[in-house]
Amino acid sequence: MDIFPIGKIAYEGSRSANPLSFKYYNPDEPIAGKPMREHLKFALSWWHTMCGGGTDMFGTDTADKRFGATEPLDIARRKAQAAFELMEKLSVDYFCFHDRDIAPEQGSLAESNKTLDVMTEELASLMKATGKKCLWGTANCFSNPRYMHGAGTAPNADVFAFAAAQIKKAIEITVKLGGSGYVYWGGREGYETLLNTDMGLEQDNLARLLKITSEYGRSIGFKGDYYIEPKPKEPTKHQYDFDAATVIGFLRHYGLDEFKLNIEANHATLAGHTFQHELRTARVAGMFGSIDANQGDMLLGWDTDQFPTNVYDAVYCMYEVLKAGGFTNGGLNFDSKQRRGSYTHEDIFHAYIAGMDTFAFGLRAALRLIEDGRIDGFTRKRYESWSGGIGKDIISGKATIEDLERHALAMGDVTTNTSGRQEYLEAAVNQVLWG
Ligand code: XLS
Ligand code: CA
Ligand code: CA
Repeated sequence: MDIFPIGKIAYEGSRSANPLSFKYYNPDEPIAGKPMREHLKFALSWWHTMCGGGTDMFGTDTADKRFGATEPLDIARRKAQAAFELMEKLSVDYFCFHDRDIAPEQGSLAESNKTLDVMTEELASLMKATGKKCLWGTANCFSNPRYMHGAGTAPNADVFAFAAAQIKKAIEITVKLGGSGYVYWGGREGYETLLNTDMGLEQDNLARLLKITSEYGRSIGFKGDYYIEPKPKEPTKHQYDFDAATVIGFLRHYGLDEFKLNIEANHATLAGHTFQHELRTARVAGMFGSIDANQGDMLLGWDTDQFPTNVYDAVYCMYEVLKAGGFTNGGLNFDSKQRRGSYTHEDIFHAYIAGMDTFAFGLRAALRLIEDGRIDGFTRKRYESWSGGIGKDIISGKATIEDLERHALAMGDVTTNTSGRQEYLEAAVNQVLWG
């Protein structure tokens, strides 16, 4: 019997008045060479959708996510059934999970691992029955009090060892579930005050944790991508994986060359960047991997993880994805939750429909933007001085400092600057979107 008394959500087009329909997301519609669902690769986030009850600092859960069960393992099983029903009804092809989302933590690591094995079997059979896939797995190394000072960056080596063991198991089950990615988000890998912190040792240890666990993954046949997910703050004041540029520097410094980035929109804005800036930074470094789709609130300084409805952000995001050649192992994971007041099961459907339609619109509009050619053409032309003359000589390494001086002296001054035409370009984007 169905858990949700709502049928499969159909595509009805942008004029439909039915709130429980897709207006822009038509999963099997071919667009630019493949079905929309393959461009977008939507994923359900287990922690928010199956576990999040709307708790905040001032109040307990408003939403009941026990799905009619009472015992912890039965609740976990019901969550799994509910998750696959949701994916089926919403045409979401993937899911992402933390170890502790799919199976409750037990009194010891050995018991927790046993429960995880039970739930992994359960998920594997539901996957087989439905054809749904795992986009990525991860370990929750931040909720339990043992991680109060961090996991890989803890001052206590026992905590490091525990985290390594927990991640080892999380990678094993990700492999069992055929996950195409494994995410490291440095939950509490940061610090509150330098008065008690050995920053150098903590950063070295974080790299050690990444190395030892990722190499283990390869040794058991993990073929997917490893991702670091940057976030500047919250829960700790300073996080070592602040933003894309910081993480790229960290990975290069420690020779962790095979890692890519999982960019989250809300983390980008917390770092004082746009979502597109973070995506572009990852892309130009050749480290673009996957996306956590959500949005923050510009008036709040924390990680609100709202379902994404900002059309411009979605358009620029999909523009970056298309320019990166599309997703390979990555996808669009809705690391998003309904507002505390949107507490009913029906709200889950409205929230996913809103997010999926926003990105489907974004994909369609980004393709139009590329086809229109004004943005790309303008940018290309803006840099044309680099394809000939002194620009070409600088790039090829032929120009010496004396050549540059000779060139400058001969010019007297620069007379070749042209307008950046920002307002014209912004208007052109509007015309493509709404014209
Ligand atoms: C928290 C992070 C987290 C990661 C996975 O802010 O977004 O949910 O995506 O651990
Ligand atoms: Ca995230
Ligand atoms: Ca977040």
